[in-house]
Amino acid sequence: MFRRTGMIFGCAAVAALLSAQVPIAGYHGLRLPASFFAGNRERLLRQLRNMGPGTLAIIKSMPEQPRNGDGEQAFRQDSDFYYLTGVEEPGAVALLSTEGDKPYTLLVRPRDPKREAWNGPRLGVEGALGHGADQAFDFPKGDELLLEAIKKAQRIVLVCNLDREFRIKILDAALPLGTDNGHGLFRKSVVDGRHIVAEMRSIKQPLEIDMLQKAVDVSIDGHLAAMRASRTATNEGQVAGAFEGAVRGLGARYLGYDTIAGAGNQSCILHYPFNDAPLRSGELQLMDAGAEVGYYSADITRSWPRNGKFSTEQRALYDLAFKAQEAGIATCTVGSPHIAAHYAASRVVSDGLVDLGILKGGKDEVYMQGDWKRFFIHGTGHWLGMDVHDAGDYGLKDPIYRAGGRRLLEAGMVLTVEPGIYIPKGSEGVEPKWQGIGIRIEDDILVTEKGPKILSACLPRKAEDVERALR
Ligand SMILES: [Mn+2]
Repeated sequence: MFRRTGMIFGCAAVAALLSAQVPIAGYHGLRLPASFFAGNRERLLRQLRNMGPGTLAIIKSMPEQPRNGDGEQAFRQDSDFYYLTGVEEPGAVALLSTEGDKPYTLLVRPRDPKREAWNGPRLGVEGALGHGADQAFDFPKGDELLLEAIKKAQRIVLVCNLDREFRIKILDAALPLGTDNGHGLFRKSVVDGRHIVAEMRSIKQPLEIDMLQKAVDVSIDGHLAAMRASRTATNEGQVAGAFEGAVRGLGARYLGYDTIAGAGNQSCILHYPFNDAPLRSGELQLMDAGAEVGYYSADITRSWPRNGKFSTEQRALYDLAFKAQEAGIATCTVGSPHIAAHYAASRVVSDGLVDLGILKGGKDEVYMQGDWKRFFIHGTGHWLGMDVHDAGDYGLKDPIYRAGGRRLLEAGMVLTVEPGIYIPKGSEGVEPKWQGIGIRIEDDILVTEKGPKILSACLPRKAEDVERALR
């Protein structure tokens, strides 16, 4: 179906793919199987039972969000809700109860032929049962059932990320205002369940790793398309558009996040949102872009000379970022703390900037004083999965970096390693030849018992490979 993974053709063939015109079906509409969601529910249910009898988890779907006028944002399900249900509708509520013989209840919007004619089909009760629910109800009946379940429960585990109105409704029902009058009420506890789901999500199951690899593969094609388009592009929009068109065509209904395609000085803006500036010759192009396939997102950044050849300064900084990334990736082993990649990468960047004369002073001193933070203004990576900045605890704050990072890596975790060096125009005390260069190299790393596996390894990364891919 899909013409390539690294396994089939090998990474060396990637450059040849630049000119390949092979029709591909892609991954349109691909989803994880029902058994995956059922397994996640079962694991959560086990934890609920450990909390004691009368425990009820309430999981809320993503609410619809306005965009402008009477339009709405494209709907994308909440990741926690999707992970536990596989349901892609707004307005849905999932209940998991430790009591009774029907632990899983789905509450959904009622069918509405008139609305469905405009906005597409709704699940309704029947569809909800088809998603593995032991019982299902539509609203407003669902509301009665929800309040009844809250009344009966002793402990509510709430998984609600963004629906304030819903959260208030649940809290009001579980912890009602008023006085008790000695009826033994007011004994319920409400627990935030998001950390439980986050911990489940932080270790990827084989099916999830597969889907992530697909998102990465699609994104690699998108990056190659953007590199190719950039040779003749006259505006950043054409570079971003080439990526977005390619990944949409390969089955990414959504992007994992808004594409960042900054050229020249714009490459120094970490989350550059506009992608519409004219291009000038000799500039470096930075693109941070990832496709979402089957609810899993890639997160890849490349920085390349659109004319096919790094200038001396661009190459020096690129090689430094590459070396920092290599050092960071090497730390992604089982038992190593998350922050280790940042320690390793930042040390390489700091020392390298001294070697290039951009930072002045002794290497230890420059590093310990953090002078390098002026040009490397972010961390070196984050969890990756259903969310581009995926759920999962980073562990205790590191005393030196004051950032979370003491979490030890386990097999099945996926994270990015993405050092960057940014020297915007007007940087004081820096020779003009270095200015206007922003570089970030970002790859997606799976932690395995055998060491780090670079899921995005087939996208050219070494300076000479990048240049070759542009030819
Ligand atoms: Mn990232």
